[in-house]
Amino acid sequence: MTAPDAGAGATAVAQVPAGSYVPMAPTPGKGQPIDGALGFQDQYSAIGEYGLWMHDAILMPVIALVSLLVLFLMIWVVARYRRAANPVPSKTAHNTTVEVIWTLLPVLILLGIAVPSIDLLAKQYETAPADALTVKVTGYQWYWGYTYPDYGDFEVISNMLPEDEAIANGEPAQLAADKRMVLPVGEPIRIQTTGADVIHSFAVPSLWFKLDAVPGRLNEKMLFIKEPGVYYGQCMELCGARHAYMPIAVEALPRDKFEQWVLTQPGGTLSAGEPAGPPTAAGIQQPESAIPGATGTRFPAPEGAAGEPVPTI
Ligand SMILES: [Cu+2]
Repeated sequence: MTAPDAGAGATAVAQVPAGSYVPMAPTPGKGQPIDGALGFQDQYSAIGEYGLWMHDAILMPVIALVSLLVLFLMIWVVARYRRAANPVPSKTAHNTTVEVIWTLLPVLILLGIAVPSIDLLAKQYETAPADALTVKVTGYQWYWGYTYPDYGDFEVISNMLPEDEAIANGEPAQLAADKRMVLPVGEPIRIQTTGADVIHSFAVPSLWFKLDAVPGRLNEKMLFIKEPGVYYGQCMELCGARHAYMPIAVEALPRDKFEQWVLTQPGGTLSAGEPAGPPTAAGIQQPESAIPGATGTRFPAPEGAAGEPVPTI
């Protein structure tokens, strides 16, 4: 009776070998800022490519042409109509043709910008399909929690990796995390954000993704990652003393590798139909967190910040 029944414990879960996850090495220059670079990071989502096109092909040329036109007109007026060159100034007060042109031209330019702009805006509000994977992101002072309600409701607590460890790993300093947010590629993902204490903002520039994490609210936005890789981001809402030290590291993997990673997580399961239990309410967060895995003391608080009350909104 004491021997475990090997047959009863075997489920479909056992088909995928558990514990086979090895963190992916980041590709230099992909999903992270580049020293001395100008402009946006390369984009790895369709909406990001669209947004980047809007910036590079529409906005920048229009801004450059309008600026050059105005500069040319100013230089021309200063040179041509200075007192020495134009001793008897014209007393013209109205010119219907010129007035029609300088009214219509800006209207047409604005309409030309508005059409792709509104389309881009609308596409960024598209919601994920009902069966999409859901990942809930919770911003804490000062680290992130990633909950996977579809796969056992486990939460990954993600802290910044100390600089020397990040560099030793070949990762960008102050962007690397001890635990990554692992996601599948090539499928829509429903990202939900909330804040446990103050407002944070979950943002990954190379995925064209930014969504505020507000206490008491659940924000939602669709994410679609086109190819595997490691994509870095940061909290983008000033959230307190260590706001700069809560980086985001997203690791995008093919579906089968993502599922293998799920099985390496405590509480992670692929079996469907298992009630995940009531949704976990985001707890009131203290500065030195009691959440397992949180390393509140790894990065000492700045001078004078220790013992200060948690800012509330
Ligand atoms: Cu924050």
